[in-house]
Amino acid sequence: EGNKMESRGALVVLEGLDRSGKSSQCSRLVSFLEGQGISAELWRFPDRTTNVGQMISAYLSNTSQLDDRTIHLLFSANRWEKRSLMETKLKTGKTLIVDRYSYSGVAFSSAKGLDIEWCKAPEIGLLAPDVVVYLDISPEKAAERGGYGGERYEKLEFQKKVADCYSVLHDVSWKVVDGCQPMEDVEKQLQEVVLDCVTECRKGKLLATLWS
Ligand code: FDM
Ligand code: MG
Repeated sequence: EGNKMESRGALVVLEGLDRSGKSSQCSRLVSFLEGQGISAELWRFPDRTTNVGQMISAYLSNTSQLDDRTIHLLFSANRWEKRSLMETKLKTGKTLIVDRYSYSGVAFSSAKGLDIEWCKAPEIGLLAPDVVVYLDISPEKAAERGGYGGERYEKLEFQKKVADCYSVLHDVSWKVVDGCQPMEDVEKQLQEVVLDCVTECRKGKLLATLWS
């Protein structure tokens, strides 16, 4: 029998440009939380393991071509197909550290010129993060970091547009962490933000939905 009063986990989202350090920081964060006795899991979007995720992956590696709105909706569908599992995990006390979420969805698609409200619409009703951390790095600095992997969006000119779109989406609730600091400093700041967030959720902060 599970304890019905068990507190929920936190939904933590890391956003940022390609090469901003999100993925390494996400895994470090999960290890840190587990070390603190906080049950946590690493998630990422796109989740390339599902059928939808495989279509996305083929698009990103340029082995398939898709219309801009079509791929936008696939990215969104990839979050919808994980929504109920996400909710179950959170309600059973798992903290989820998520590498990209709806903000990537909106920033990358609106960077192509799609209307921002149109981009947000399919995200409405997904679980809202308890905190969004933006790893801030200039597109130029990111590009200097050992180069991109060669996927569709990994080009300086496009990343500049994405940065502009992120700054439009950005609201006061976001925690902005300077991604150019030494890794250990970024790590420390993230730990603080996330521990505070986990505490709030344990105290009963309600799970909300997008777009809020
Ligand atoms: N991306 C990611 C989108 O365009 N929309 C989305 O909804 C998400 C989650 O996919 F360029 C883009 C961002 C990035 C690419 O992401 C693959 P990873 O983090 O490199 O796997
Ligand atoms: Mg990438």
